[in-house]
Amino acid sequence: MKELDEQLRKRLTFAIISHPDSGKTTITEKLLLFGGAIHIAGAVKSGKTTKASVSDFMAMEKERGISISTSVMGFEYHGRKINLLDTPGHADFSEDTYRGLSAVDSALLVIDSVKGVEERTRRLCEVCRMRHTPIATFINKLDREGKDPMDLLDETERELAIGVRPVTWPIGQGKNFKGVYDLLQKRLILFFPGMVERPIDIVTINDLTDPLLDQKVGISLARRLRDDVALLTGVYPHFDVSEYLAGATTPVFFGSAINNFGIRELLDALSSFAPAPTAKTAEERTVHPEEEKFTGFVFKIHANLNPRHRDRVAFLRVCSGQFERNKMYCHVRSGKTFRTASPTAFMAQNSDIIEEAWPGDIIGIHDTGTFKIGDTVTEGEFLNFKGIPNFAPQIFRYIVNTDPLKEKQYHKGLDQLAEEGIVQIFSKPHQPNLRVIGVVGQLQLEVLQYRMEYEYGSKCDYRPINLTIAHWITSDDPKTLHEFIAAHTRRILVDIRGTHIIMSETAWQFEQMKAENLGIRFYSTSEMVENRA
Ligand SMILES: Nc1nc2c(ncn2[C@@H]2O[C@H](COP(=O)(O)OP(=O)(O)OP(=O)(O)O)[C@@H](O)[C@H]2O)c(=O)[nH]1
Ligand SMILES: [Mg+2]
Repeated sequence: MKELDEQLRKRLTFAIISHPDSGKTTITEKLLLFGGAIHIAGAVKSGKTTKASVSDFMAMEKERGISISTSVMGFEYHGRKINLLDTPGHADFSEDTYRGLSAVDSALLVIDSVKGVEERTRRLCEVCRMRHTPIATFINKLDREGKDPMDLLDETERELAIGVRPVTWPIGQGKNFKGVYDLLQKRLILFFPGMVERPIDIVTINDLTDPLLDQKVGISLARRLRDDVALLTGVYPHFDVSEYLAGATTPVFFGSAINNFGIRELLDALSSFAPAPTAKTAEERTVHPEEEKFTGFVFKIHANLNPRHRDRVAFLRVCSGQFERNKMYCHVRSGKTFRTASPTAFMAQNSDIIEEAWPGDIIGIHDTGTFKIGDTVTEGEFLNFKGIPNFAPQIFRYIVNTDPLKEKQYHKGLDQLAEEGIVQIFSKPHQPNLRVIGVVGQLQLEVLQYRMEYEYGSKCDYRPINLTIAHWITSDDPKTLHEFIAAHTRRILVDIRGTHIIMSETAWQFEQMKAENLGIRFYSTSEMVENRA
């Protein structure tokens, strides 16, 4: 199918990832500006008077100025259809970030030039490496006095265990930040502080000895640039696209997102060499994007995406073939067919109905409860895409409804938000009204409370539970399992799929129990998922 090939080559689907606060949402805003998708980029971390950013649209994100949930946005630039995922940096929302990473073909890693490589950056880079996801790097906040750029390159290479290939190079920083030198195209891109609409001042300098350089940036910074470039060329081999696509090296760009500086060069570069949709692995086989039959998977569910409509949307990544509105597709887990009358494209919370979608695209399907995270959709083939991770929760709390008049809202909210995956929810056998919440990080508990109130009008609170370590249990012999459960009722929980979980107070207690019950198999969630992988 010729059209499929053409559409495929145009697609570019990537996620922006990093430690919290390094500027992902700010970059997203500026990228959207270039894509003509929005006219005024919202001020991130804005007070109540200014417009909030497009991708941080949830009320709590606006109030706190952090991203809690991955936003999806699409726009066109230089003939490419770009699908962009702005992920949250905070570790407590890492499940959401990892799900986002499973739906893209490359990543843009952001590093704060003042702070250097931080803990979350390291972890996220590892996840990309495991999946061979190509990474481009943007070193941000050059308008501030940060670390030495040579040291930043060293640190990135060492800490992230990836070869670095500088593509642009900063001239001065902080108050003396004059711009960047484009090492590939040999041009000088000059910075004018405080100007949102940057006047285009790009000077081509084929030979760094050109006195024009001294004129533009001053004698001492010009000398420094000449020295730096000589050193860089000696130390770092030329940027090679195939190495980047293999995930072995990362091209590095410098700039200042808030000043919209260095972003256009980044976008130009990404649209010229970032990968088109790549093959995705299912348990049964590898699926190539150019296959004619449609396949895709759900990597995210969001209830109440638009508070006015109270809708629940499943985010589906198209992996192969053409998706068409109103066509019958197979929901593999249930074996049922369904049709979508109003699939949407995304512009953060705004969405337009689309007629078709192609590999790399992310579409929204309005859902009344059919979809779960990780579900595969096909034209009939039995397939299960892999790679949606699941984490064993580390914090457990009893949850209680503090407003008895809102019992119905409480249960509805809890069920829907648990399906969305913002927390995991468990019940105790024989005590169906007692619910236990499991999370990876404390902030998830706050998000649940906030969204319960804001989206469902329900007030809830938490009570401590003296159990911390959870293991999913199975056995080849149903009787052994039954007896084990009966003997440990006080410490048994049941998840939404009906699988039993045993809780332990200490690692020692768990080891003891494991040794005494050889007929039982114990899993942490992530292990189970990895076993499937
Ligand atoms: N000085 C300076 N500040 C910046 C720059 N880019 C972003 N910021 C600021 O850094 C802060 C964090 O920016 P965000 O874009 O929200 O960061 P984020 O990476 O999306 O954060 P999370 O989503 O919470 O992980 C905000 O106060 C921005 O205004 C920059 O180039 N220079
Ligand atoms: Mg953000």
